[in-house]
Amino acid sequence: MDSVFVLNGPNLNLLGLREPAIYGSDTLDDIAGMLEDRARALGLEIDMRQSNHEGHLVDWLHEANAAGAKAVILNAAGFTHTSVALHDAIKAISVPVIEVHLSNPHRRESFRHNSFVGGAAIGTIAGFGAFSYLLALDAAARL
Ligand code: CA2
Repeated sequence: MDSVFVLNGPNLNLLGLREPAIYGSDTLDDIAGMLEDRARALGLEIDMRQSNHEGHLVDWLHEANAAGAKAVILNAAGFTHTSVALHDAIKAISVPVIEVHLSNPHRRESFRHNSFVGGAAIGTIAGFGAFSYLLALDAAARL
């Protein structure tokens, strides 16, 4: 069965517990559950992970590549706007990476307007809350 890695960056472990007005009230576990249900219908397997450490995300991108994953869905959170290392890792692998955000960074502070991930990703889905992840999974299934 084709697998899709769903990688989540710093502070997303707090999802649903803080700042619900910006990020919604679903927890990361809730989103994982929704993705599992959708993945089953699409005939995909998901591997969902979260880390507050940039190097873990780099290592997991390499792992997704080595495992021959069909796609990676990546919410790099704050590292989106800072990480040349994530940009380089996405460029270095052959697995397509779909950038995802709960909020729409372009409607927020100007420091969120640049994405090092977006310049290397196949596409970006942002602004639809937890539904951004489901849209990304549907996009992954069609790659
Ligand atoms: O909208 C998104 O998905 C973001 O990737 C979320 C990041 C932010 O830095 C990006 O600009 C856009 C922040 C994730 C922090 O998550 C929290 C969750 C609950 C409470 C506080 C932070």
